[in-house]
Amino acid sequence: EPTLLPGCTPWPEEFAARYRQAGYWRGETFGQMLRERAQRHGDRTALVAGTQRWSYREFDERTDRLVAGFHALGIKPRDRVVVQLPNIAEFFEVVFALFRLGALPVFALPAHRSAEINYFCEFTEAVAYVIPDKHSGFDYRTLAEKVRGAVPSLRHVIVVGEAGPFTPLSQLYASPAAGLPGPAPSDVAFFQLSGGSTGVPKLIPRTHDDYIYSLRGSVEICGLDETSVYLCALPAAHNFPLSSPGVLGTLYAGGTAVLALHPSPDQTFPLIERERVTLTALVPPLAMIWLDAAKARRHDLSSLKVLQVGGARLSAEAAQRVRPTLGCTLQQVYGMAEGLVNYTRLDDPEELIVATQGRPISPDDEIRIIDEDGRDVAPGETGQLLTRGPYTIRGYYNAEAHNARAFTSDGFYCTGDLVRVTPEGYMVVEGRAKDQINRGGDKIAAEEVENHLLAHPSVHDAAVISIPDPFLGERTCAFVIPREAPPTAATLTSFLRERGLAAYKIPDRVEFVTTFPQTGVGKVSKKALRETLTRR
Ligand code: J2J
Repeated sequence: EPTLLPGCTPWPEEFAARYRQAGYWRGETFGQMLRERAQRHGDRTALVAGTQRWSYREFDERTDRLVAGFHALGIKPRDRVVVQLPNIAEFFEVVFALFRLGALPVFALPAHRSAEINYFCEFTEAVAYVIPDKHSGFDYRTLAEKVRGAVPSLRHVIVVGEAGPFTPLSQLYASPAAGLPGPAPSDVAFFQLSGGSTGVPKLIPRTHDDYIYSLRGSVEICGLDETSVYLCALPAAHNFPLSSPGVLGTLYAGGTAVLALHPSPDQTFPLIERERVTLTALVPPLAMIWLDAAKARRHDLSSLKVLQVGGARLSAEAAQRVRPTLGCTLQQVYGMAEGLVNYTRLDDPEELIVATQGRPISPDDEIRIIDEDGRDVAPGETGQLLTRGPYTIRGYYNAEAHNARAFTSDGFYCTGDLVRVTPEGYMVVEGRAKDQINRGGDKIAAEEVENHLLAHPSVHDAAVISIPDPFLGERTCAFVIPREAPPTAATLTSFLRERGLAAYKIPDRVEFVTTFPQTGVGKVSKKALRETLTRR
């Protein structure tokens, strides 16, 4: 058995043996998966993005040429490569080339800026960083200049488009190299990012074996086959549109993945009509925008069979509107980049689809719901969800101290979600025990934003909380205790932007106070702060 990447926590031997025996882990890698699909579905369309349409064969060949190019640059198996690309076809040839080589993509989001990217590059000692030239009015090369200056390990910046001082991706296609060994199925394939609740984001190592199992399970539950057309409207790097079943699940099934650069109805509805899209995934605020836009009936959306909604709690009212408005089935998806994914099933009764967040993929997903003292709650009661299973990690990357808190000694991941399980075994997400804000599916760790605020000379103390919002579900509010010279709210938010914090983490509202309410043990009471706001 080859060793796992150092810094990662393996499944105990008896679990790994059981997951193999049960047929979950089949010893397949992403590189082989694409090759096999190219052999089986060569002429079928794998990817559609902008003006590009790649068949499986073309996709596979391009990937091979990029493997050779990355190899020629000196990128080696297990080297980390931060990939920050929007929904363009190159995203997938870059990551499949890295998979095939055994180098490890770190999936950054297009919204990340220098605070996040510097950290990912430094923490993973990345050797390369892959960006577009421009996207959504932002020039990623200026970001790359900053990062390259700050991170000594970074040897290459690879640009899709006009490269400026960096390496253009277009120059890396080379003749396929023979004799490169490729990774082991049990090894880490890439890093996902955790939504997190700590000062810095945590990295989630996912193996070929475990992730491909989650794809296979998702494909079966969502009824995907080679006739399926999946629209990727959310950022492709996110675990939901990547794997639930997402673009990777669609490729697993031999279907067609269509990438949209932006999720707005004016961009996606024409694509749905033209490509006869059958399945797509949205976060709740987007689902509401789509439902409103669909009423105009300017586009033929009749090919759509399933609308998945997840990433944050969908209101029952919005859930009820999906079938009458779009004429398709709603599928609620409650997942996490750490592993566990729950789905309502396509043939479930409407009550379950509208009112629950589904049940796990695998019969071997173990679920515990515990109270504040760590005891299992009575059936149907709400408590924190703990989980363990064949595609849920046993530890974050290089995070020993945090792992001791985020995982139980017997390997359950503590999700920080407050959940209740219905008599049918379906999850209902009732709230959160972690210090995080879920801003319409974008996760914000309060402590991370607080630390950035504390770096301002006029800030004595800071506490970031969620406030209810009818559209996003939650927004952020920063409570700040100023020093003698109090700053303005605008000074603080532009300070955070200058520090390179992603826009979705910038507080929507800033309130100045002189003290924070305390809990019994002398910690800031965020509950009391939230009540202050409702009183104001
Ligand atoms: C309430 N909260 C939800 C839901 C996630 C599929 C779908 C989503 C994610 C994801 C994912 C929720 N209702 N339907 O990775 O593969 C909140 C929970 C959870 C956290 C995980 C996937 N769906 N959540 O959102 O890693 O709090 O993954 O713990 O970004 O989102 O966030 P993330």
